[in-house]
Amino acid sequence: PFLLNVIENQKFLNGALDTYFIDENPQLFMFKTSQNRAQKLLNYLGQVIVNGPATPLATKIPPAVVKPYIPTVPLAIQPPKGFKQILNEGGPEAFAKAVRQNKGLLLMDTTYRDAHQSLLATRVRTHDLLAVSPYVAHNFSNLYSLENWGGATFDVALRFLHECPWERLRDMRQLIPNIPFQMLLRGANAVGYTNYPDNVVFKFCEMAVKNGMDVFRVFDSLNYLPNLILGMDAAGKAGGVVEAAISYTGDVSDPNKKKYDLKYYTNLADELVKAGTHVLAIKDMAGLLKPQAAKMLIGAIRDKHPDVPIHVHTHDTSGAGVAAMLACAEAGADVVDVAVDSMSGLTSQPSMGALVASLQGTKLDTNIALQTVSEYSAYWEQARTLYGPFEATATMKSGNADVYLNEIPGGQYTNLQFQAFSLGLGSQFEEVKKAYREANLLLGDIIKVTPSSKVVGDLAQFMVQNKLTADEIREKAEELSFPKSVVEYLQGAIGIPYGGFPEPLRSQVLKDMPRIADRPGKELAPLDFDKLKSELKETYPEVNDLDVMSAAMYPQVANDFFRIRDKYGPVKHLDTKTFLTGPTVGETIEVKIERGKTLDIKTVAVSDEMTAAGEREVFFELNGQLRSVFIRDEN
Ligand code: 3PY
Ligand code: ZN
Repeated sequence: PFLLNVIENQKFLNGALDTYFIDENPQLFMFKTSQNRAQKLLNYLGQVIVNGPATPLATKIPPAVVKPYIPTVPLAIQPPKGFKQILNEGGPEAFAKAVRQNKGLLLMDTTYRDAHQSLLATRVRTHDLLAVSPYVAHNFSNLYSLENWGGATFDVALRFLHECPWERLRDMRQLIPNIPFQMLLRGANAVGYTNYPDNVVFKFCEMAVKNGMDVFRVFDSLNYLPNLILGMDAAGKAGGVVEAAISYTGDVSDPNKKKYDLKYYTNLADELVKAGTHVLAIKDMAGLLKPQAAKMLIGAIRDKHPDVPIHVHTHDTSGAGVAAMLACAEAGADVVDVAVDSMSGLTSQPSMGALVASLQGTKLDTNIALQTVSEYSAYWEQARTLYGPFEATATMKSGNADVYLNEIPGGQYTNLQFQAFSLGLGSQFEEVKKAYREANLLLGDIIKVTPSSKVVGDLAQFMVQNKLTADEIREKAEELSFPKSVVEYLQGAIGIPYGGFPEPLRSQVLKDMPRIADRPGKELAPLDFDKLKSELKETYPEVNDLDVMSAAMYPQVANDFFRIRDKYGPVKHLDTKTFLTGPTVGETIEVKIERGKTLDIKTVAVSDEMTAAGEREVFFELNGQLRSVFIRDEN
């Protein structure tokens, strides 16, 4: 009845063991009773059947009834070696060198992170990521990396998908042993929205590497060097590849845009190279890097730093993404970011297939076969329909070059549009975008990316809701009650913006409130992990160190997750339609809870009558045996 988990562990299978292997992988010897898990899953299914979705659905589009076709791979054969092996064998410096020496253009695939963060509200589940992972390992071994963690994925996994993000990382690593994994680290904000004590950021990176992470794209939402360096140190000390990122705004090809000119960016690049970054990233989170600007920016950095690999990130909001990435490649970038075709475009990354095809037969050929991309894309084309409830395209029908005017980052662009449309106020989006531009200028024209983009977005919405113009904000600054994020930003809670804080606005808003004059995390006392662990254990005796880190990042969200996990078990194993909207009466679903252990669950009936306690009985057949659960009717 019990299966030893070691037989699923890639490292174990490959014989690549060190003496700490067993100490570091206690789960290998955890024998879970499947009885208990099955009962919990029945409770989850009963809950969704009686009370509706257990996670909020954003659109009226239902999940499609489809089983995405998974392209097959020869499972008996190991996937080809990739950059992950170079990294394992030679470390980050050897990896960076190999990247720089590579002849063609390298790609990072964002399908597992930024693409769905931008198009599907970050809701893609481990289940659907793992299904196509063997195909990725076997067919995309020459990717620079697969971006599959960090950014909003950590929060959303816990909060909305009721999954452990650490388990997701470990599961992906088992299936993809050859492609480096990449994450987005929000510098001193790690994978959250606020500054954490330094020891939290360091420990977070250490645990990320131990559980399978390789490349850390470290950014700071104000390009504030002390925050950036903290994140770089944390990733580097953990043994990760440090990819320090310059967040890009404005337009270096426009002589009228003076604040963020070429000099600003090349100076910052110098600082990051000096601080020891292995790879330099340009993070164009809003998709503002036009082809001409790309040529100037990448060209200038390439000239100054001939040995440092350059990696460029963009969003296709305007529709110029492919053109811009081609310009970057020609100007000397080593790696650019793309998403597989069916998960690309709009506020996501430019299309992998389009880029691969555009470079075929040139000196920058990616050496990826278009047919392979198409098969991968076909999987996502179907899998995406499971996420109808979160589709950006419910409201977004095309790209929009107005992003050059409002400079809204991809993910936020989708969110703001969605919020405006779901209020039934399509025209409000136009107002919000104009206000966003004004709010940015009011705040001194800042870099806008998580979390500084939230500050600008909150101010913009405040202006629209209260019908305030920029002039009125300036005039009434002393009396207005500004959003919390704006006040904290002006206090220095997320760092210090280039060019300083806007005056007299800052003094008028803050009056005699305290100000932080330095790196915000420096002032925070270290977190006592042992104490946190013992506190958590009082309520959830089974918490492990990974859970403790989740709680350090998101105290309330993690606690809710532990409670739900206790009650409903490993819901990550359910197929996506079932997870979101539950099974229908008469339907049989298959739930693979571990290798060789599948549950067949048929939903038989729901009682019409309620018990005295207000509960309904839901009947199932679990592997042929009748079972029932009592669920309180909350309707
Ligand atoms: C994030 O921080 O999640 C981002 O994607 C920023 O671009
Ligand atoms: Zn992005």
